[in-house]
Order: sequence, then structure tokens, then C-alpha cells
Amino acid sequence: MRKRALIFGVSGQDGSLLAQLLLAKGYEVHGTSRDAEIARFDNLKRLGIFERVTLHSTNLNDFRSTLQTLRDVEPAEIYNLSAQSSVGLSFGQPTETVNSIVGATLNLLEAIRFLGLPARLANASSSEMFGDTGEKPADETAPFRPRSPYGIAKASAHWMADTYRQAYGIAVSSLILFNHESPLRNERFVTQKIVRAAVDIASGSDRKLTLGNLAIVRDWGWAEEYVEAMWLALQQDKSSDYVIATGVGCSLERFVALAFEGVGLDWRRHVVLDPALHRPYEVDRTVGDPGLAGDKLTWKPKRTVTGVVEGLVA
Ligand code: GDR
Repeated sequence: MRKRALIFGVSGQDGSLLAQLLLAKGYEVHGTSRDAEIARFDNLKRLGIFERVTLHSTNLNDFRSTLQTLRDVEPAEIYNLSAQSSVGLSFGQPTETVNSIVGATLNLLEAIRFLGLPARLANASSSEMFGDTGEKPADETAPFRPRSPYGIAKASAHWMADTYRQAYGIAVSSLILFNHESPLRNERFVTQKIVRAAVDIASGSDRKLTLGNLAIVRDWGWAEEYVEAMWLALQQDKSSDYVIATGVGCSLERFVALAFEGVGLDWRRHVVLDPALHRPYEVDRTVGDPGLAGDKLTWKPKRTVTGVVEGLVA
């Protein structure tokens, strides 16, 4: 029998890449979106797998619809990837962000518990829970000092998952994902904004690229590899939490320089800085230590930031 997986948030970057991975592994893949009848599923179409995923209209903030979908699908593996995922937007829409992350995760955990579903669950946690990691890359034991409504919500959902694992034996593993990129992202995220501008300008456009804080440091990896870590986590008999990162920090200024170099341009001639794009409270530096994932999951990052830039430009 084919193994059945259910991906909450299948239309996003990670959901689509994970669907692709699971289909290649022979899974029967089900995915949800709030309104599957009107959602466009551009990413699934772009990957050429739209017809192969069974879609369900499900709102994780609605307990009944969550319960119904879990009961209908009876998945062996569940992936919790549906939520508002922009840190910047979370300052403007804090309540929606918190509800879409905390309320949704709690509903999912409760529904699994209520049904007594013997499924394994992967929960998408975030490096934003750590806030600033300082010079020492964060591992699973690093303290949480989030600096945004998004980071606070992710920390809450993370502890909720941990508590349901301890209290009720739910087989949930949280993946503490550092920044991970692919061409499937939209320009709300800075890597895509930069690379699209660089490519446009190299193709003859005279537009400028407007950016905020270039001094920040991030640990940028390749999203396809990160969804594989999610799958690997669910193949373990024991549930656990894992930092998924490259261990390599890079400033945004360096990222911009690499992207423009990739298309043969000097970034200084094309970038305009706008303080209005600074966040009210910024995470200056965040780098992760994926040592545990290396030991337990045999997961190792293949692309660090230079490979990420190359992949996006290509
Ligand atoms: P991030 O990603 O907040 O790290 O969250 P994002 O790409 O939005 O920002 C990265 C950094 O770049 C700075 N920045 C800008 N950001 C945007 N979006 N637009 C700009 O013009 C700009 N100029 C400078 C930001 O201030 C920030 O420091 C991502 C998301 O994928 C989350 O869902 C995920 O949990 C974390 O990564 C790990």
C-alpha cells in the first residue's frame, strides 16, 4: 500500500516542494488550502504536479474542518506548513499572524489527539524563535528571545508541540528552519526581490532596487534540501526537534553583491536604501548549527549561500 501524507499549506514554497519529494518517493499526497476551489496552486503547476495531489479545502483555524480532513484522509504523515510566513507582515498583522500559527497548530494537535490518529507530525518551527543568535550558531538548546509577533507565535506553537508530545504521546517533531529559498517564493521575501531585480536590470530594465537594512546576517539555505529534512525527521522512531540550517552566516549586503555579480553587474549602481523598510525590531544576526540533524538524520546542507544565489539567478 502507498503511504499517505497530508500537507497543510501545500500551495506555499515548502508545501509544493515537499509534495514533489513525497510523490517521487511513491506517496499518495494530499494537500490543503483554505479554499481549494479558488486557490491557484501556481507552485504545484510550475512543478508539474498539480494533477497528482488530492486537494482539500481546510482551514486549520476551524476545528471542524481540520477534524474532517484528518478523518477523511487518515494520513500516516502530516506536515504543518500552513501559516502566515512573513516576519515583516507580522508587525502589521500581529493578530492574524498569531492566530494562523498558534491557534492553527493547537487545533491540529487537538484534532490528532481527539481522533487518536497514529500519525507522525512534522511542525515547521523557525529560527525567528531564537531572535538574535549572536556569534555562536544556535542549536536546539539555544534560548528563545523572539523579536517579532511571528517569532513569538512560532515559539508558542513550538512549545505547544513539545507539550503535546510529552503529555499525550503525539509523535510530533519540530524542524527549526532557518531561511531557506527557492524560485517558488514571492518578492515579499528579500532574496527573491533582489534576484528578480538583478535579472531585470541585466535584461535592460532601468529600474532601481529599494532595500532596507543591509547589515543583517542570515543563514540562507536551499528549500528543496529543507523539505527533505522534514521527511527524514518523520522516518525516525523517536520524535525530536532539529535545527535545519547551513551554519554559514552572510550579510544582506554580501547577498546583494553576489546576486548582482551573478548577472555581471555592480550592485552599488542599482540599489537605493530606504529606512522605511527597516523593521520596528530587527534580528541582526541569525545562524544555526545543524549538528544534531547531521548525526541523527544524516542530513547535511549541500548548498550554502553562494549555491543559493547561483540557484536563484539560474
Ligand atoms: P525573514 O526573511 O524575515 O528572515 O524570514 P525576509 O526575506 O523577509 O527578510 C530577511 C532580512 O532582510 C531584511 N531586509 C528586507 N526584507 C524584505 N522582505 N524586504 C526588503 O526590502 C528588505 N530589506 C532588508 C529584513 O529586515 C530581514 O532582516 C524568513 C521567512 O521565510 C520566515 O517564514 C522564516 O521563518 C524565516 O525566514 C527563518
